[in-house]
Amino acid sequence: MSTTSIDSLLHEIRRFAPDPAFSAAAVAQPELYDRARADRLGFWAEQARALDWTTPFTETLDWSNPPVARWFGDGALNVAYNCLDRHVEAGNGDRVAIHWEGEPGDSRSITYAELTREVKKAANVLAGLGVGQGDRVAIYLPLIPEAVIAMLAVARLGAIHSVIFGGFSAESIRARVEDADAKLVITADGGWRKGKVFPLKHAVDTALAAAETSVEHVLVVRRGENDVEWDDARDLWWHEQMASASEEHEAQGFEAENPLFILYTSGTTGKPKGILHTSGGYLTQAAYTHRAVFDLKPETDVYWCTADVGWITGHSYVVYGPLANGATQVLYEGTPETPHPGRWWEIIEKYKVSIFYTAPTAIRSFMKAGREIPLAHDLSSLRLLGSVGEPINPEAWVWYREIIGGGTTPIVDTWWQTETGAIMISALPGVTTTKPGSAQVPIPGISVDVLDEDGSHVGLDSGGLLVVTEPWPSMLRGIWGDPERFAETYWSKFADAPNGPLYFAGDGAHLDVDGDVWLLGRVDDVMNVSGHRLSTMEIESALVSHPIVAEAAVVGASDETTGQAVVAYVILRSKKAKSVTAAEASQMLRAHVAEQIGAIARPREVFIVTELPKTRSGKIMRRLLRDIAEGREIGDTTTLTDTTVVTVIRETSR
Ligand code: 6R9
Repeated sequence: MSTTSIDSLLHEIRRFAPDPAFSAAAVAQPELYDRARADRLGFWAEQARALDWTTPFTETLDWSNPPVARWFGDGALNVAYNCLDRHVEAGNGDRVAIHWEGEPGDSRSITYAELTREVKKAANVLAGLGVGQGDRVAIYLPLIPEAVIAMLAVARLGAIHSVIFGGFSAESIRARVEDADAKLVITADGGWRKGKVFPLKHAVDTALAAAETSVEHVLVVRRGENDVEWDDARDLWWHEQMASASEEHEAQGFEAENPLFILYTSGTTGKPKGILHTSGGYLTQAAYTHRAVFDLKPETDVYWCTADVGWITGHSYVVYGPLANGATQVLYEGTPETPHPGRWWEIIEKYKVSIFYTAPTAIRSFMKAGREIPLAHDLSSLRLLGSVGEPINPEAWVWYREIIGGGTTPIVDTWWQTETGAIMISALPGVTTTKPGSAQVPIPGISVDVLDEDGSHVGLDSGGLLVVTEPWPSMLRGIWGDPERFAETYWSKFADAPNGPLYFAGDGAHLDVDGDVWLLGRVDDVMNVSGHRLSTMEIESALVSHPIVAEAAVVGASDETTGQAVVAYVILRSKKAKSVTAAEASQMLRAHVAEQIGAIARPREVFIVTELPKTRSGKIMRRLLRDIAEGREIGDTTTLTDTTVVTVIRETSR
């Protein structure tokens, strides 16, 4: 975020006090903070006991060997049972779990009893294909009910899912399937997006042809009805397997620390990190935050989180949190503007959605399209709005509340990460007086701080680095296959704190005079484009993998709609690039990145330059390139080898 926007953010003075009627009926009451403060571990143990355990735990936390944490370590549970069977056994089998809306307009409502049956069948199918505890299953699906069913079936068997976002490329699938050594891939022929079917199985075929892996089978859901190639020895249709599967499946308990999933996320190097989450602690915090932060009343609310299950938000707040709580939710396959720009608002009206959770990038694009589009729909069912993925600018916050929330709904701005597994910093609706643009306070049970580089608390009205000071139940348990990188990335910066190492989140933050937290964006080489994390290194590697590229530097430049946008500066190899113009090269390279990583990584601009600004020690000065990309006066260039480079680049990128 640029300095000017930080300044305007921190001058935001509007305040929104909770409505007394909302407060009186709210799930979260102010005493929660006192209870958690008085006995933090006791508080979390109490939250964990809201789940069903096959073996009750006696130990809450073992932090004797940091950064390895064990939560509820001697307990056992089945995650899928907690999300399904127990609601049916409690007499809520007829409650709708998922109102699914396909992009072309088809829809399905699935009750908890039906979802439980489908997951039991799918678990039998997977077990029949040899999937058991600890095996990795890659899932590459559109946002259809089978995505949820597949994840829960894997969880039911104590196996580990690795969901790969359906927008990722064959190359990304290959890297993830190889890294996790997946045994099975679950995909679809295709899915619907922007009025068209996009192929999925084809990408899996390409990925597996190039991969050195142990994938034995590919299970294919029929959705797009597009043509697919078929390998008789390897490929199986989901519907055929499900047709003959038994509906009986008894859920077995697995230890609380049994791995539940791996989810890859961008870090500061080219190679995505496989973030590992386990069962008991993860489910505890996902379920607790989903209840308390969203004020969930499962009997009456209709909840909708617009995230894809390919991201952590989809894991924790589409699958595990809501289903553990027996919520009724909406799941929508497609894009917000298909077939018309009011599609989301039409869905809210149709299902009478009461709790809505989305990202600032979406809100900003709706602001741009105009208020008349949402205002043409009846949105009066909404009573709570949430935001996640990046800092929300105060103007977007206020627009969200006024136009979508009818000027009355509380807004929860929730800060968390793939690594934290669940919400960490957020207002509690009905309790907190909210400030547009600030995520504000750690939720009860969580302790954070803002430190300077030396590890000292920055004090009020100052900025620094955000840390989490105590272990939390849904914390990541590692990076798949790379314990050193885990320790180094998150726990080495403030390793010598008195009560064990502090978790370094990679975000800059400011504490205001009341001690509320304002998130200021990443402090590392990670960009945030439409709420999705991309690493500059990862895109640079993709660029230099193209034969015409000699060198590349990528920066995240601020963008009105997507928060940040990818801007690349590329030096071409003069021989190989002889016959292409700069404009052609730029087009080719944008397409190349999309093909290597996925469309979300496609640079907004690729500038062809002859040199890159470097320090005397040879480091590319990305800060300067960001200044140029954002049209700002350039800052300090004293460490630059050749100061004319900047002028030349500025001329070429005009
Ligand atoms: C859940 C999710 C994590 C990064 C995080 C931060 C940014 C997320 C935010 C926010 C300001 C919020 N971020 N929520 N920044 N306010 N409410 O997005 O996970 O994809 O891992 O991204 O997103 O920079 O470090 P993930």
